[in-house]
Amino acid sequence: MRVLMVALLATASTTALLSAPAQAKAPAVQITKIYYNSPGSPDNGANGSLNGEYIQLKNITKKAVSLKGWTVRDATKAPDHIYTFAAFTLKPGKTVTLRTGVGKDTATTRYWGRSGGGTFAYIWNQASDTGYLRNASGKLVDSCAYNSSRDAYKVC
Ligand SMILES: [Ca+2]
Ligand SMILES: [Ca+2]
Repeated sequence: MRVLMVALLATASTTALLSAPAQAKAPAVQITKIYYNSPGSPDNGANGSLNGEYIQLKNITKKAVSLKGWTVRDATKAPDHIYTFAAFTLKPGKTVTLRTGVGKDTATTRYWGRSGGGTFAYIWNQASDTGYLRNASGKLVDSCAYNSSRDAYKVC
């Protein structure tokens, strides 16, 4: 019995050692916040309200990262719920805010460009949803899930 316990413990610690590097390597660009309950009620789908919800991505490294071809999406399996970055560079330590509605892209704010669907134009559900960030190869870089209608936003 004692031999078996030792063997089990050894296996457990080997597994921990092997999986440690993957856990330690934080993604270069992270989802830092999802503001999912736009200010005001009810949420009427107007452009100002759509732009009141957003997701933020931060480059936590000391190197610029090109987000060209990177995608952001929610848990909905709908093609129009995928945002794809055009040519865009996120500078070291900087954050980009991706707002749901229509607007003029800047160095710090991008716009999904959604409109016209009333409440269906929103991306981020009021109570629970998940944001996914993938690189240009389609590899999952980061995700952030929330499950609370008490708060208006989630700090990831
Ligand atoms: Ca609201
Ligand atoms: Ca959603």
